[in-house]
Amino acid sequence: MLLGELPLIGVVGKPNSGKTTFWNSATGGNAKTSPIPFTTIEPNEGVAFVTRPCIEKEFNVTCNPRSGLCIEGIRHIPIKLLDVAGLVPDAWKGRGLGNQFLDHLRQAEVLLHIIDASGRFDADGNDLGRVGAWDPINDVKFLENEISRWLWQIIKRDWERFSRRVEVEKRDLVEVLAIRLSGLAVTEEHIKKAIELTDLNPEKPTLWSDDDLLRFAINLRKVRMPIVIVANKVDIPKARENVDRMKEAGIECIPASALAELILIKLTEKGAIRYIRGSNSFEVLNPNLLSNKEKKALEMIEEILDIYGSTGVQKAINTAVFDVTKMIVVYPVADEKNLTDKQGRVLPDAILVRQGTTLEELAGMIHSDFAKTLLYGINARTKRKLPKNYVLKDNDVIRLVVAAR
Ligand SMILES: Nc1nc2c(ncn2[C@@H]2O[C@H](COP(=O)(O)OP(=O)(O)O)[C@@H](O)[C@H]2O)c(=O)[nH]1
Ligand SMILES: [Mg+2]
Repeated sequence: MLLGELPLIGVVGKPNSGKTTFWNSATGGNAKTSPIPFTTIEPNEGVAFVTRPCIEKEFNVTCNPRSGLCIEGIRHIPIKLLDVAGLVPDAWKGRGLGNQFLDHLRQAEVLLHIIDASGRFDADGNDLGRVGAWDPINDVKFLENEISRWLWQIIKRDWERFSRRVEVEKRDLVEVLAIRLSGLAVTEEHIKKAIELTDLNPEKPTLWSDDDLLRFAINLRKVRMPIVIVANKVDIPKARENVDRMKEAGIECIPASALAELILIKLTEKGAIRYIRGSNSFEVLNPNLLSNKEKKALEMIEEILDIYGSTGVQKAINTAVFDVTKMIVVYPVADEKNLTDKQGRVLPDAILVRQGTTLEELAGMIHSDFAKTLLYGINARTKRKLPKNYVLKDNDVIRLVVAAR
């Protein structure tokens, strides 16, 4: 599959929260990090993975992935991770580096909001010189607001004329609004839900006030672009205190240390340690390859793994994709008996799709021609035929039967 077709997760937050460190740790990338705001101008785009148990055991086979990896029965399924420039208050109006960065998020399924839980940087990402100088709880609302206002601005553009035309021409608001917002990957389902939550009359869009539109945008943000809060830098004790405070205040967040994950990944690449993404432990393979500084860092990391069960980086990505966005995994194969592709690779691809995706839509995702030539599917578990409008289930293994041309 092409990179462009992988589900996209946006990494967002104010400058200096650790977005690029998080992105580097998750993608194995080498983007520049810095305590100076706006180091990242062009977004960094890279491949990261969600992890979940592979179905190879159920079928008593050993898989041979073409895309992603399988490590000790855990499938690593690729997604696209986008690290955008730091957002500051009023970015939606163009402040800081402004609006163009928000535009990079148009296709994101879900956002990871990286917060500096140690509270060392102010709202604009300026260094206050000591941890605890800023309350990270302030950052939570600010970012939600920026994203909602950005959506609001797009929606209200030309609303008067648009809504009048919808009423005069007696068109279905949900349908035409979905077309109007298709650049944001907004579907009719998203719009229906947001209208319901806002309690607005879809028959009379001309009566929606500016404030109604804002409330609608806030709800559309919730359904279309959910946010997972990552409380970063928990290697700093003050950050751990703040995480407890956030939880007491009812703010759901995932404690994380992007720095710890990055160190573990780098030392693994060097062959000094063995570490599997997302796990609660590592093993030193070659102490001679470790500097004293690195040994110290590993002690600090052990402490985090003890307290939180992982560095939080993989957990944040998995939570965003599986718990919040509720995507499912399907395994297309060319041969339903041996579970292989044409080259004989066993369970070659694990693909993430939105809940409710049909067989026909899956075919289109794999190859644009397939959607047109698809005849039916075969469920590899039951060997039964599946119609084109079959709604995919989690962990389905499916052969797509297409017409010969
Ligand atoms: N202690 C600690 N520092 C971190 C962590 N993540 C990032 N940093 C530091 O925070 C600063 C800003 O990081 P960067 O990734 O460039 O932030 P960005 O502006 O949000 O992309 C750098 O000095 C990083 O080393 C972390 O988990 N723990
Ligand atoms: Mg950055």
